Amino acid sequence: EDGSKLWLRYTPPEAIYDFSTVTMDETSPTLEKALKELNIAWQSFEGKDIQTSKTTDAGSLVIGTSKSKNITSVISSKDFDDLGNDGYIIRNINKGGKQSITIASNTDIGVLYGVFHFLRLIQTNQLSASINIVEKPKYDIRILNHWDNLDRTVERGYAGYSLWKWDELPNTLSPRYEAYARANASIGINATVLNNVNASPQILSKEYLHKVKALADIFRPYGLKVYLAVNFSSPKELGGLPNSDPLNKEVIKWWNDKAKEIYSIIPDFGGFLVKANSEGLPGPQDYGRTHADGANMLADALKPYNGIVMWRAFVYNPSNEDRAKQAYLEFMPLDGQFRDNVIIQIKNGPIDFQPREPFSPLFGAMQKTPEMVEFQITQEYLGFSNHLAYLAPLFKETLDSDTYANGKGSTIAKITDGTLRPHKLTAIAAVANIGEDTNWCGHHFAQSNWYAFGRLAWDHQLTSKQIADEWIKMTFSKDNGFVNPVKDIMLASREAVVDYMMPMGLHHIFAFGHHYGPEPWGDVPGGRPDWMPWYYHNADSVGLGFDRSITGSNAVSQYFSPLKEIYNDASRCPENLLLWFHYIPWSYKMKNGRIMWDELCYKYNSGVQQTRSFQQTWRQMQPYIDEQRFNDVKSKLEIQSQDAVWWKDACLLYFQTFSKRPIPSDIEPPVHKLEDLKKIKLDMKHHN
Ligand code: BDP
Repeated sequence: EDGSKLWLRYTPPEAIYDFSTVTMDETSPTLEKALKELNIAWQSFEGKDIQTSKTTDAGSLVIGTSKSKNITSVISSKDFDDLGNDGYIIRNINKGGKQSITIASNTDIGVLYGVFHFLRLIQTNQLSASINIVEKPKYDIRILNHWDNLDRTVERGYAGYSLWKWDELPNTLSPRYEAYARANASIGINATVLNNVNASPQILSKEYLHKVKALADIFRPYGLKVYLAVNFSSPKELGGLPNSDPLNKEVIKWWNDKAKEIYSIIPDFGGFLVKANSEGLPGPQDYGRTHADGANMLADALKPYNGIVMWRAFVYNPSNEDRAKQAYLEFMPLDGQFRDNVIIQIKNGPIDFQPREPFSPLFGAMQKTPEMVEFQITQEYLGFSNHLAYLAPLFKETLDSDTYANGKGSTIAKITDGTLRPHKLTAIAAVANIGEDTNWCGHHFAQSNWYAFGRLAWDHQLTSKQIADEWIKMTFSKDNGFVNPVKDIMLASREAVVDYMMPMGLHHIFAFGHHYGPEPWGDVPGGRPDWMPWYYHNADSVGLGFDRSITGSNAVSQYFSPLKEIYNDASRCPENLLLWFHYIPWSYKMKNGRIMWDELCYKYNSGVQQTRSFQQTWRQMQPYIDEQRFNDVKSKLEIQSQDAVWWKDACLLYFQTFSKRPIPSDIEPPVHKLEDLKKIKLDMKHHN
């Protein structure tokens, strides 16, 4: 077992529902994929191919759309009204004493999703005799963002080179392209941005568009639509125009022509993702125009073909203004100025995918503009593919956060899924952790984060526990002796990372460039302050933390009441965000009676102890699973717990030079010397 099968291993379940004959009276490429999937599963369960039939009498599984006679004879038309495009019904039907299960949808892709759901029920032993499931996704667009470069390196990717073999495309088609689309369809992901947001203009060249088309053709039957990240300067860089000013008629024409060309090659192309005027990339502001001017020009070009623009709000500049406030300050004045096929893509936190951040105050604040969340599945700031960090709890923390934008209960989930604001566009995105590695994600457990994102994009009401439960059963084993302890590890893992890296609201004290190890002392003379750890932690002899209260940067003012008051008041601010919003004296009394310095020590220590307990639990899991994956995970857990000690020692020894207080005696004493830790230089390239 090398992990290449992901959660689609189809090990025989305890009870097998007989679907040896499947009834289907329609056909389409997508419905063929549904049959193919049922066949893969049946082969794996019973070692035989399924049979197909066109008449209901023959089979115990009937699948089809609302256009199928078999389906409409058992499911009434009003049942389809609420399903939208992607929803489905899975229902057991008793007709003349004969039991069967029907999977029905308005569309063939809905049928495919229903089939995957049905197979998931079987694999997790949840298929009951009486079943009536009605499902539809919470978001229309459930999209992965690949930060893949055209030279096949992957920005912040830790699972090998890019899956997309640009040099071979469009002639040679790797079997992994279909495997990728199938895996996404199995969890309801229906869109993908193929290339890095730091986009090369080259992606829009004719040559590359034909490569993109080859991928789109493979993905289509799985309902996976292709989008591209575009470089705002493409008209100049690729088209040879003197500039890329969004109000320049020639530039507008260039984009209109380009859109026309794209759609002539890929008729169902999704649209553009844009990072503009951010981290040195070009954008409309280069010409004195606004983000709205830039986004609208692209939106107009795509509009005739129903394409959309996902415009990122990840913007900040070295200035006197707190980095955490900048996106809000830039985008709020533009609320209401965007075309209706523009959606603003906002990272979950106001800084940058840290192990823990408060949610970005832009959520809910832009009343007239559709907003979408961008998560990061790839663990840029959570130990790459070396650390086990199950991210569903992080995703849920954001989605369940109450913004109070429309009063109590205005969670980010409800703001972005259209429940509270009936926007035409709803979407949710995440930066992928997928690469060429055999196990796709570098760490076997990193697969769970791809899985969890898909499941939450479909239904953000699922719990982290439910998702972990399904994933473990399908990926590893259904034995409770394995499922329960491993689920406990997963559920504790993200908080453990927070504890050993950046507890209590600390953030961005990573080593410059690679974002793997600790470097709270980091300083590059003459470098950008907002890329330096001291900018964020502000440690000195009195205390630690970033004062974002009214007396500080006043970032709290960007939140709605009562949050702004709560965050502003150190005694009411959640302690897990204390040092995010406040500069706190070392001797400050925490709620549990400890002083802040001691609490910091205990948190780091607890993170380390947790990684040790993960190792201990895992060692007992050997009897339940294959040797290969057991050993792979075992050695990764070892790295993780060594890294946790590295983090703890580095941060505590460094902060101790300011606090001048002893590390409590019941805490594991540091094994490193600060001077040695400062010398560690990892060979990991990158700008911040
Ligand atoms: C940061 C990454 C950088 C990305 C940037 C982005 O360090 O590589 O280009 O985000 O999201 O987290 O644009």
